[in-house]
Amino acid sequence: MKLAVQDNMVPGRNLLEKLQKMEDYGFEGVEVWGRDMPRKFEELKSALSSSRISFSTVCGFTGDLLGPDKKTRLAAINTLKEMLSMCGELGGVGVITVPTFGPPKVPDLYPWLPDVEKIEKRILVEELKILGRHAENVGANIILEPLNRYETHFMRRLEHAVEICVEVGMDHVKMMADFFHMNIEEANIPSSLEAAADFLVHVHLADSNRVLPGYGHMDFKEPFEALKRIGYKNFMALECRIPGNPEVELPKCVRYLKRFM
Ligand code: LER
Ligand code: MN
Repeated sequence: MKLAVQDNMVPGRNLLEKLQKMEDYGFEGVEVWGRDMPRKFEELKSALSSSRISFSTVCGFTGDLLGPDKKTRLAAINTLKEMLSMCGELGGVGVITVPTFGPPKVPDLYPWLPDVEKIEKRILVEELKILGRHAENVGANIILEPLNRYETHFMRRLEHAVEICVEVGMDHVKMMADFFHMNIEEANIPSSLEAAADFLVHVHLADSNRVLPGYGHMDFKEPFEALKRIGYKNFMALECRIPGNPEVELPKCVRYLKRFM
């Protein structure tokens, strides 16, 4: 397992400076928000070429795959394809996607199918088949991210993402685990991680209060033991608030996490 961090958490006047700081603090990878990718792509490519930091992942906010109409859903598919191409070119693991935020937007077709989540799941599986082919062509994964009940009604536990990955059955359709959301939704975090082993390609790290690991009541020891048991080798990216000076707090957090790695 390797540590990564989102670029906007790290100080620096440009991406090259940020990557240099990441390396100094002990990180090995960088994650960038999807909405920043088009603007940052060229600078990122050039900065990565002269750095030991690798590109990890593109994070979320890439449209609504379960939006109310074809136009919205096609826009999300096309944005994700663009992100996958950029990610592939940078040698990254993949593009994280939250299928939808908030309540359902597709209509409930009761009484034909009373459960709107069944309709959403069917739509998503078909979309992921399209995205999975593109992902394979560009050599990056499409990565499903389960959130928590306060952010979405759909896919809130790792087992839900596993079900979708199994149903799609494509090599480049994978999933991730975010410690903040798992802390709210999972009954047993180590067991959930182990059960998702076949599809797990990324992790987001935060403490229980979404502050840097070490500032809440999250247990990192047992989940990290589970990750070791399943042979998890990919990135774990920090996605959280920094309480104070990043120059001090980020290297301190790396030292804290390395104790469990
Ligand atoms: C949102 O809470 C989150 O965890 C992000 O990673 C969304 O992609
Ligand atoms: Mn996350």
